[in-house]
Amino acid sequence: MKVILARDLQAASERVAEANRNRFRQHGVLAINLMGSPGAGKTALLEATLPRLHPRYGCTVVEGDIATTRDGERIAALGVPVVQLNTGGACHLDPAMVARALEELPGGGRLLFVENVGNLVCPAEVDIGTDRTVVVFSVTEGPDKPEKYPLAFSRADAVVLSKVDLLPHLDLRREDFLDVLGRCAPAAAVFPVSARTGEGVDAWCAWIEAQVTNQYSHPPGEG
Ligand SMILES: Nc1nc2c(ncn2[C@@H]2O[C@H](COP(=O)(O)OP(=O)(O)OP(=O)(O)O)[C@@H](O)[C@H]2O)c(=O)[nH]1
Ligand SMILES: [Mg+2]
Repeated sequence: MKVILARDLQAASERVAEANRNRFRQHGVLAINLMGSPGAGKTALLEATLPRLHPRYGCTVVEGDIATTRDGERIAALGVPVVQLNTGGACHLDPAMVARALEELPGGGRLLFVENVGNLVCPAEVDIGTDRTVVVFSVTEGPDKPEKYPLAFSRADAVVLSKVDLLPHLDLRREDFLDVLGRCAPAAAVFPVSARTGEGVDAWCAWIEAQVTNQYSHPPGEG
């Protein structure tokens, strides 16, 4: 009887993630994994970000959803190359799905955004080979969430505190969020952003540009 161990499958997944990472290195691409709860504002953030960065860097997008091409259509409407992945039920992307999507995207771009399936738990557990992890966390979710869902926040390179235009309508202060993020995402850069008003989008885009510079200002292999 053939026995297949989960740890061997896990090792295989890690090898594919590493291959994705090597591919990004070879092509001079910085890849960002965007994760967050359903409806946190991931696609809206991309809609605010891509018009600024696509002309300068050449962006591509992988959209991950359980079903529908709605988010892919929103990105395509911006004129940015996009592949829509439908997991059919799986609550996160895996590195093989991302590798398959990369085959469909044109080369030459410097920035790849992967919008993971809306979920604050499972995507944080799976390395898909991206260079940076960003959590989009909306003020309507409440400031207790980083403590209740710690993994995503503890591993984030940046947290976008989204929908800050809604704060005046909530019984919550911006400081309530910043305090908890300071504890739960101590290594993360935090960007209060409103995709609706444009507040904070400059600082967020400047951080992305700094990541590209940082990644590729070193000789290959040392970056
Ligand atoms: N007021 C306000 N609403 C926003 C903002 N960003 C997103 N929204 C709204 O929040 C809802 C969800 O936004 P999406 O961008 O689709 O969220 P998402 O995280 O991509 O959702 P999934 O891909 O389904 O997980 C939409 O109705 C947006 O219009 C914002 O900055 N301010
Ligand atoms: Mg979306």
